[in-house]
Amino acid sequence: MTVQARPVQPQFPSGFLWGTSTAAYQVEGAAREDGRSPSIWDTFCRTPGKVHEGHTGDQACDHYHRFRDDVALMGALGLDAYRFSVSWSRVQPTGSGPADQRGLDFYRALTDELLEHGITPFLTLYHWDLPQDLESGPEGGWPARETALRFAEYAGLVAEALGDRVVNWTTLNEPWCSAFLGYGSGVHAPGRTDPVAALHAAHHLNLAHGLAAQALRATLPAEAKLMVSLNPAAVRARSEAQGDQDAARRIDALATRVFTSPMLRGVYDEDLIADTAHLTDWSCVRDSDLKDIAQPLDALGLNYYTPSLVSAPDRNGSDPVPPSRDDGHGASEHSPWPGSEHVSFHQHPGERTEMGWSIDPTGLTELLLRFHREAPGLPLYVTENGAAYDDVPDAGGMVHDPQRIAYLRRHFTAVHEALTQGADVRGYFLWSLLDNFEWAYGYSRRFGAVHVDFGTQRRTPKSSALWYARVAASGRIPDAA
Ligand code: PNW
Repeated sequence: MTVQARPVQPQFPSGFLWGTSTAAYQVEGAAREDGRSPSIWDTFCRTPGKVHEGHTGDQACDHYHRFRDDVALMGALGLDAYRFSVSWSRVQPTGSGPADQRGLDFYRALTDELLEHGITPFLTLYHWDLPQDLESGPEGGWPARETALRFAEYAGLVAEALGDRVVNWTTLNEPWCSAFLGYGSGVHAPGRTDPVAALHAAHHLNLAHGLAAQALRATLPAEAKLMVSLNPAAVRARSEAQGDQDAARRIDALATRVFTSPMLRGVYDEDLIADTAHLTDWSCVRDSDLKDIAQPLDALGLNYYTPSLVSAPDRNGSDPVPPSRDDGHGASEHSPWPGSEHVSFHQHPGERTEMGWSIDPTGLTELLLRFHREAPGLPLYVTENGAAYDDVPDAGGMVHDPQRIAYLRRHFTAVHEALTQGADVRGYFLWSLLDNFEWAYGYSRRFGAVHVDFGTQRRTPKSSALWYARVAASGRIPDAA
């Protein structure tokens, strides 16, 4: 008889931060209170056919009024950090001019509450809710240069108000979604479908990031940490064939390098310029822009859910898994890939979450190691990762979500693997603390570790939340659920 040694559970470094993540429009509600003006998402939700069953963020999780309870819940779970975003529409309702004190007071109260519970605030300045006034008009929104300048001013206002209590600052969340889902495929606000506008939006988001980073440095104490959260694609080509490899290269350029090359190295890649040359000559990029964009950062945030499997356009229909109009980014007649609309997206075989996103944690390890290689010395955070499942309370009021625990366990193991291979990963933020407004899917997709009954606003920690609390307490991945 042989006695098998129990495998040693991966141990995360001491000081590794375990947190959760939310975004203003997805959780706050109180859409018309204390001077908040409409953002592009308020408008989009009221545009027929854009958001599942016409859902809006008007009430959402009512976090604006319940934040003290929500912070207490995080404290009870023993979480180290909380990543939230500031609503530009609360702080500077028209997108220019002086700040509204009431908006700033809310975020001051929220951060104070976090600090009192020993929870480190990670503040994101922009998680997609552009003030509507900045979008309105023919030249508006992110395709316009002016929006980047406005953003830097807004960043300065928030830094002045919260710089004494927030150390960790993120400029943008997933500029890919803002540019290409907002202005390309139109499945996100403001719902425009213009490939040229989408490319110009990407540049002005890069510029906004760089100018805001400068405004933050000018205002914040020296110990402040600046970062950006990207959603790079873990792209896999369907085969070694040249056409499939080229498809992967194109998607990598448009999903990831369009942001990382200017932000980290101060360049736009030649293949990206060539792939899009029939759409734009990139004359929106002025001489000093790349220098302005490539600001020194203190960390990089990576949001990861699922990889992408791509190929050259399928002509013979021989693919066992046919490409679909929905490439995993929402169904639209318009592509979010300007100049590379012909690339086919395929379903990975195997298990998927309620979003239809395949589960493959190897993409997370791969991307962490890639950033580690491409941005040597820059600390990394997983600023979002998680899964949507159809969680329903049982007769006793408990919510059991073993599938989410399985998803998280595999992704924590993937993060640990990247650490083992040398990546400097400092923390992990689960998306999300609460079930919330899942953009175009409204309230029909639940990502929370905590269940929310949107009728009563009752919060119920799911079994995954209790399991996550054990991870946070021990820095280890528990054996059993
Ligand atoms: C991210 N895509 O959104 C956001 O940062 C969160 O606000 C959101 O709730 C979460 O992930 C879950 O969806 C994404 O189509 C939305 O590739 C769409 C895509 C990626 C991320």
